[in-house]
Amino acid sequence: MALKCSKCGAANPDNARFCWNDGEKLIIVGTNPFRFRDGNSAMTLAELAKHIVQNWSDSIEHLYQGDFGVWLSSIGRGDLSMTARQIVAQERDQYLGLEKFLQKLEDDTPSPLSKPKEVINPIDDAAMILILEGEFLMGSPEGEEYRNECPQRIVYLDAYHIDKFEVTNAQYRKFMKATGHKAPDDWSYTHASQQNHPVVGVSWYDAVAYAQWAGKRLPTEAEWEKAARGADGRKYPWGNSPPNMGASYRANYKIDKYGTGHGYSYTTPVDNFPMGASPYGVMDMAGNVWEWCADWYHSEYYRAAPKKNPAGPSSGNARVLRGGGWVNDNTHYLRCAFRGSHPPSMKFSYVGFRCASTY
Ligand SMILES: [Ca+2]
Repeated sequence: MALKCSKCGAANPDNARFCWNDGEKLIIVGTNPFRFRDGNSAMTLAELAKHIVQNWSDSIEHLYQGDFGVWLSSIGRGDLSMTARQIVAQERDQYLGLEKFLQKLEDDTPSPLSKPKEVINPIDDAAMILILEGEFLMGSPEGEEYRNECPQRIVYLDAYHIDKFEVTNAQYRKFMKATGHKAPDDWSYTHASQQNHPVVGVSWYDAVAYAQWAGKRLPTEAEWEKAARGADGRKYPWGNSPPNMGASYRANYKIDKYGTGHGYSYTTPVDNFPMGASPYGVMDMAGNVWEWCADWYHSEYYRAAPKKNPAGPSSGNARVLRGGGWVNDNTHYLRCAFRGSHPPSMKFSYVGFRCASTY
């Protein structure tokens, strides 16, 4: 651990709080949790607290218990002492709770090989998988991925059913026939013949209309993510390994945007990637088409979202899209936690949907 004066730049012994050269307060760099960025400012107490908790040890605890307050006083910010202690305590509780949570995951997470509990929706004949009530790890840890996926947190969801597959052209055709709903963009001359491919060129409103016809609804963003990754916060539906091994793929995505023969260049049948199944046996949660979710999108939503059955902001300009699609050449988008969005009226050749229903 090194200490450096912010004014004169002199290096100082570890135990000093003020520069021996000119009396300035010291910037502490390295692994010490008491880290200044400038002068008197004790920056980001939450970050400081998290660091303490994640590097928990007797010595760190000693600092927390006693020296923390003294240290804050020494920089003229004794007023922050109680606030800081509260933040540290909250962070510690959350961290210890997370550890406990992770320890019991083996019992709670179904094996990919176990037979999922399926039902068939009588209107659109879709196989639907039951996701039991319970907690799961949603989002990504701070600093690891995109900010809009943070903070990672434990979320509880009531039980629900979710379509095993993306809604297909055949199912959408049945919906159009029953309701007179207008056809998706490019329907007549692209993939109307590809019955078992996901429907594309549908707006969020089209997706909602379909779901209502079938007696279902769109999944919430949280429901979508739990169905995709199970309880343990894995990166992809199948785990943390990449979507392909050599020429063997677990998802439809475009790894080569220049079309030199690798990856896929359009939609694939919805049952094309059995090895890409989620822990619950839900298919194509990574790739093939992006999927509309029920929620309004907001980049900061996770920071204020309820821990139980979050359903998105009350208003917004765009709806959530999840899962990545055939159009993407970056596997970032295939991650279960990645959050996309589009205005709800827009239609794209890489966007489709699947439905859910309350259990
Ligand atoms: Ca998909």
